[in-house]
Amino acid sequence: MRLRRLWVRHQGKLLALGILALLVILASSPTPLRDLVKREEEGVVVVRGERKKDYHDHDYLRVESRQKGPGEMGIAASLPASLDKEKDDLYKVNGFNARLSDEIALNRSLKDIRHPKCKEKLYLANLPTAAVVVPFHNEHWTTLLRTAVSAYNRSPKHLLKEIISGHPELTCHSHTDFLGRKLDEYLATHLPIARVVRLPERWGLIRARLEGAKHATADVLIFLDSHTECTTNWLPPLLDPIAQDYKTAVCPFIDVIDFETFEYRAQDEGRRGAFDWEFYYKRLPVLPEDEKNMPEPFKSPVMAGGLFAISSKFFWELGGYDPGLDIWGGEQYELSFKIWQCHGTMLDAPCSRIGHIYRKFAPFPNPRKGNFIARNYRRVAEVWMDEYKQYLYMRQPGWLKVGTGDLSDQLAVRERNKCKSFKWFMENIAFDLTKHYPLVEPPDYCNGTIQSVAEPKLCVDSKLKGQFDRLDSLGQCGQSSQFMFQLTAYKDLRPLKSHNCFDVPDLKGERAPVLLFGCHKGLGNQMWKYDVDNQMIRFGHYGTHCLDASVGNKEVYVALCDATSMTQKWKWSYVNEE
Ligand code: UD2
Ligand code: MN
Repeated sequence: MRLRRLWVRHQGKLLALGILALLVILASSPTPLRDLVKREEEGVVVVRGERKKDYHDHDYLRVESRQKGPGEMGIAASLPASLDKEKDDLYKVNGFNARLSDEIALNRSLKDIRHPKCKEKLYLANLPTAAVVVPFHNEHWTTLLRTAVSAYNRSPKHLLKEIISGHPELTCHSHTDFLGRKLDEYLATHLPIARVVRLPERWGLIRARLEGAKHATADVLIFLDSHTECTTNWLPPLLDPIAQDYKTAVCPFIDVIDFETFEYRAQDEGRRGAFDWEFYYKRLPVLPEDEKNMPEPFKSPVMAGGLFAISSKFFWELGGYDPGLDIWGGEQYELSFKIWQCHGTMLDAPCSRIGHIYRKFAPFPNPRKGNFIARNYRRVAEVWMDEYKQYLYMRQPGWLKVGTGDLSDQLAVRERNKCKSFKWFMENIAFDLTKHYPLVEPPDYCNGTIQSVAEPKLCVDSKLKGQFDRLDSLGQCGQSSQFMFQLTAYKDLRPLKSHNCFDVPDLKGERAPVLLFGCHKGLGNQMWKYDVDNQMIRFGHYGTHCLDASVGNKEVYVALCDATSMTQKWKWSYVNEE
């Protein structure tokens, strides 16, 4: 199958009007069994009594390595300035550079950034069949197709078909009839294992995934977001642990596809999933024994949400997702808690890597359904978290005002499966979570306004600043939230209650910019200290650089510390003297 860049001219029309649909990619006509049996036996070796094989498609890898064009090998690409208008229009509705996506081949090549040992790894010769389920809402045409195409091209289809008796499937949902029809046409021609299942309206990603899962006939369900790219040999590492124990769910490493350049890069080389007590997704370090064992799969308390594999049998024993979870959010916790508490295991598989476009901003309007995220979180907390739910409500008392709706079906799932307590989960699986995210927050070093001592005594101002923005301005001091900051017990500096921290990625130059970046509590670029005696806000491990300002043009930056400089002196409204 040869796949190319498509429909560049028409992509503007592809954005949502309303109707949702779901796409299921089904098996193309089966290859005669005879041929496949022979092929399978050729590659099989017996390792400690187990039949294993190398699933790499070396022919395809060779073809890929010869491809030329923008974005090939996952290298950063860009658009000419003449396309600025089109770029902006598509950015607004997607939250990423969708116009650039249209310039990049659907089957672009990616560099192999897996742990070197992944190249040699063999997996069970008998793997279960897989269905890929991709919910989507207003997804951009080429990013959606690249998800399906990369999953398909980099799967061992012939062997998979031979091992399976069912059909591998791919599922998505779409937004307009127009796209739906075009998608059908496209898939029928280029990707005949794909099928679309349409929903009558926006059901939200959780119920869309559930619906896709109901249509799947394969042994294993693999859920993907609609703007992902599967890399070399991504599938066998997800299936192998499930073949060994059907109560195992497996997550790939999630890499980053840059929202601006489509560069493909690692997020990291592995972390265990977790959450803080406001239900922000967080990451914990890999345990030393797992680190030594890389790239073998290791246990992880919580999945990121979008990308994972689970046997259909176990998924439905757990009641699937709670269908009462609306639109977006919380389902990753629900399923993770259920998997662990109801006698399953969750693993991260380092040899399976899938890229995901983390959007620059969320482009979806809130579908007038009240605070659905709080409702989702409460449903999860009330059913699964026992006495630990109080630590969420302590920080978000407002959630208690949001009704949960009927929970009896979910409580019945817990009862039926004789699931363990949340305390068991916290003590045995997420045992180091409270070390990083304590149940009760330790007090800040400083908080309130950060006022410059230099005339005219302006305050650091975070108005309109969000993730990735430069924190660069001073304003007339006031009591509104834009002037409130905290220097936390984690030694990071952030707008009050924000999850973005003052980050100095590059100290070069006289005036190093301060950016707002997701807080990682890992010190480094986000480490700050208030030097009370000198009234200086010192940056970094050595504290050689300090927060500084040019009062004239109200600019804030970091410069070499100079205890005589008035523009480096700051007053916090509250300093914890202990
Ligand atoms: C993250 C997860 C996502 C999900 C979500 C929390 C990753 C990489 N992504 O999402 O899978 O767990 O957090 O719920 O871990 N969608 C619909 N209908 C809707 C809204 C969204 O089908 O009403 C689709 C959307 O097209 C996408 C997926 O659901 O395929 C996730 O949405 P997102 O990509 O906007 O959110 P993201 O990546 O922050
Ligand atoms: Mn996503």
